[in-house]
Amino acid sequence: MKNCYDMSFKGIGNKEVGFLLPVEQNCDVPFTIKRIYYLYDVPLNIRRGYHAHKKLEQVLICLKGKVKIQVYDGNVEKVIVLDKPTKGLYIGPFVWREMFDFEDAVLLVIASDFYSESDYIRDYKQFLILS
Ligand code: T46
Repeated sequence: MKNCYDMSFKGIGNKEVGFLLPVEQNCDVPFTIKRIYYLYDVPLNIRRGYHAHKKLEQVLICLKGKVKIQVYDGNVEKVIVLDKPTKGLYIGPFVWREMFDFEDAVLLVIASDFYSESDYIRDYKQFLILS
């Protein structure tokens, strides 16, 4: 699939004392980090996203609970389950995403740029033309 892949992180520690997981820019994530945000308290029946980005790169990590991410690059579609804080999903430009089945999830998003509505493609027909 284009511009989208699974990532795996390694926590430092053990079950006795717990774990710590550092994420460094241009190392653990393939870009300079300019913003983080997180989604929380999303009801189970809610589906979010419904857009792609023109330039933005992001890594999604579910810190708590479980969430499903449906991604589509205009050719291949897949659903990824994020259910542990050592698992990540990289999503680059021109990938349609929808997040659903939030189960008590705290979904951390690490982003390569500041928020800009002009970077969003929210119209699905427009996405199909551009992708
Ligand atoms: C994405 C998925 C995974 C801001 O003011 N600043 C921000 O940094 C963000 C991300 C959003 N907003 C505003 C824009 C909307 O008025 O917050 C509101 C909700 O945003 P949106 O409907 O785009 O949220 P999601 O959950 O559909 O999508 C978000 C990100 O926007 C998006 O980039 O890839 O999470």
